[in-house]
Amino acid sequence: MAEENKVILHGFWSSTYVKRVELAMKIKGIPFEYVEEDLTNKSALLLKYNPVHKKVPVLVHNGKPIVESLVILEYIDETWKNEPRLLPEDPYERSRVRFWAGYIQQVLESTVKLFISEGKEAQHKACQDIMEKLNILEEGLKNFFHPKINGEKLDLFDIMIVTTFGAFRAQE
Ligand SMILES: N[C@@H](CCC(=O)N[C@@H](CS)C(=O)NCC(=O)O)C(=O)O
Repeated sequence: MAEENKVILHGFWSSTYVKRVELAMKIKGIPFEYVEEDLTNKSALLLKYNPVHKKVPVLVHNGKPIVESLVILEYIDETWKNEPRLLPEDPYERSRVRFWAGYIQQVLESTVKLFISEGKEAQHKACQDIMEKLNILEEGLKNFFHPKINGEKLDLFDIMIVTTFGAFRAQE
């Protein structure tokens, strides 16, 4: 691979956030090297690349780190402009995708809270929070989501849905 297009993804095998980036790279057909991180013993490189959050995913493009999965997805689409585009051209449509992608991120964060909550009361509260958010999401998407017709291309919104909710069955 030419040096000017060296792409490395620092990840963790079960991370939904990392899966988003992996999927986007595959959909776009971008070759990349994958580095599995040990999150109980973070590498010096991970700490150097993401000193603020110290989390994966980190995408390193020609030595420059990009962090936060949603930021990375937008970076990918803006850097590799080949089809399929992950975000719509139209600014209003883009804003809607960004809004709902951010909301899905919040649902996921609520799920993480449920996993780490202790005691029946806290768990019940966390479950209620998730259910409320899922209902809002479902309602909101009625006006937004258009089912794909035969092989229509995948976009950022699909990536968010698939990687966030694909594992819900197993998590249950
Ligand atoms: N907001 C971040 C969340 C990333 C995240 O939470 N990554 C987890 C793995 S699933 C992590 O690196 N955890 C390590 C830690 O919290 O120390 C994103 O969207 O990329």
